[in-house]
Amino acid sequence: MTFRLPRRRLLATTVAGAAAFPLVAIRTRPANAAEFSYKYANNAPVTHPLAIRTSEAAARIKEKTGGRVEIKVFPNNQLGSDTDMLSQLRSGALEFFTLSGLILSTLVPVASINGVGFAFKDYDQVWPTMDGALGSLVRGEIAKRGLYAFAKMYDNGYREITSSTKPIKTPEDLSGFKIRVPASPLWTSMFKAFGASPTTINFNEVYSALQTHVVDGQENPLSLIDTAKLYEVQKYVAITNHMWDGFWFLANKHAFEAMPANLREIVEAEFNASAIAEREDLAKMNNTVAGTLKGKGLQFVATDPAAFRGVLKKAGFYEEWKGKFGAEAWGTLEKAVGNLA
Ligand code: X2X
Repeated sequence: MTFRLPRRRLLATTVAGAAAFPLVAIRTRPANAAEFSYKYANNAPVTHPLAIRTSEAAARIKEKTGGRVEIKVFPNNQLGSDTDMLSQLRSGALEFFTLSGLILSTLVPVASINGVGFAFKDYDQVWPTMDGALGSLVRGEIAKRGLYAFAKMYDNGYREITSSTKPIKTPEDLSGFKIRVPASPLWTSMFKAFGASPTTINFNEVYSALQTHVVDGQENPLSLIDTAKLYEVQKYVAITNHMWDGFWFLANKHAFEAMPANLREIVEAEFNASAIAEREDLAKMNNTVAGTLKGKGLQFVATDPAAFRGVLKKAGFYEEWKGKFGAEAWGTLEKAVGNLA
């Protein structure tokens, strides 16, 4: 960010104090430069609706603020892994970032609650819940950690399990299966409950981890399996819909609050509007992506999700996470989706 008076003042004082050096010029902004020059980063391939719609929002923001706010977009892990980008966001090196609630849970534990296995029946349950009481509860916790979450989440999707070695047809097929999971205690716990052997790997390294057989499988929505070209290094996809995952649009609170209210309003409104558009893009894409992936040679495997859910139940997964999330958060989730444990 260019908006850092204290540091500039410190520099000026030090230099002026050290010697009568005539270069103590105050750095001024060229007439056409933005007042707030910020960065937004994500982990999505450039062809994924998340990358496309957030870029559009940044362009609208520049226009609607008359050039006062310029947000440079860095898609596709250009600034590093999710874990790296979260650190950058917290330190202020990065001002905006979209992150899966499950990964955010390494900082804000309750943020992984939407990932509880088989919690949401369908999108008619997802959006009212995440735009409603449960989303508010999570946003409240995010705010306690120096971050600010915009009102509308972006969709990632229902997740399916891909593999290179064998089809995953039943929960028993997961026994000892070497699967990549994102960096999140909930993911590791869930795949351990399935009897698999999960390894934490950030998304920027997933393609090569699959290619070199560090792991034999991974799980992601079909939209990402397509846009990240994971079908090139995987043979099968099991349609499990084992969890719904979405991205919080996060701001570094300090950087966001450095903007006057009228600019903050434009920024949030535009990223929220793009979130709605992105949800619709994915809904449309979900009608065609299976066909696309089949055409590319990925073999689809139908499963009985109830059997997978039964294994989680028997392993004590729901009881464990009910305890971890606590009565208030768990109750809010169950109010929306029905009894889970
Ligand atoms: O890391 C993943 O698998 C991804 C891209 O789906 C998330 O952001 C959680």
